[in-house]
Amino acid sequence: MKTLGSKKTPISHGGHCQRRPGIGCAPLPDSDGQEISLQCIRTASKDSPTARSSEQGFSLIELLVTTLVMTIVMGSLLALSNQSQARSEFEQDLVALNQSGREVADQIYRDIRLAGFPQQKLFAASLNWTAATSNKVASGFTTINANGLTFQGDIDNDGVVEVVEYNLSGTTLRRSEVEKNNDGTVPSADYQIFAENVTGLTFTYNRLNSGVWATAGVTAANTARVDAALTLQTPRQDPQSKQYRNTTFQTSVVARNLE
Ligand SMILES: [Ca+2]
Repeated sequence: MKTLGSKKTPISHGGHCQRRPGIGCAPLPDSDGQEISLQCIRTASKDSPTARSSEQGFSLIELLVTTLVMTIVMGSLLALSNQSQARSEFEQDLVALNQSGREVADQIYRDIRLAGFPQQKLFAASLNWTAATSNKVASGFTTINANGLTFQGDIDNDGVVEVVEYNLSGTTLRRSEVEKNNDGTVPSADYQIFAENVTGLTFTYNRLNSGVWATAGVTAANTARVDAALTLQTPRQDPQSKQYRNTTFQTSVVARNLE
């Protein structure tokens, strides 16, 4: 057999190869009767089933199926990621709700604890200071409602009495704290948002009746104990139950100067 390196003229493909069953083609002699092997080998390689498969690549069906599978997988991963994020956000809402509820209940407790402080009797009668004429004297509760109240008290213990008001506006709990004027008059309220997503707020007022707490016959002037129940709702729904979560915070406080 003549090798390719020993033949100087280019090998012509046309008509030199002959197919054989199961082989592809067989080497044929060239014009001077010598066999040429290379072109036949290349031709056989192109015609083999393995080579044909690799050259054809993916069919349209295969591409569609692959795309569909990838879409399903990516969609599932995205859904899982979204669920995880929603759960995380809801858990943060719960933490914020609990923190806010405790802070509001604690503030209500601290405020009301000092309602009516200081009383007129703590000052010399010669000063003639009263709650109506001085900002040194507190008058206690001035308005009491089921979901709001107003009272006077030196809540920061600086010698000047503040007027404190809790007021529910829609689902927003507002709180106002303003100092009384020198002449004892009360300035306009200055409301600040104290809690949002309030779905329930109830103040229950009590008076001391022969040493026993009673709700009957209660007025602003004789109120000495307040029971507060505040319900807060999460801003978002629980991603699992699709329900908002409500939590109630309660406090019961006796005004130490009024009992
Ligand atoms: Ca004060």
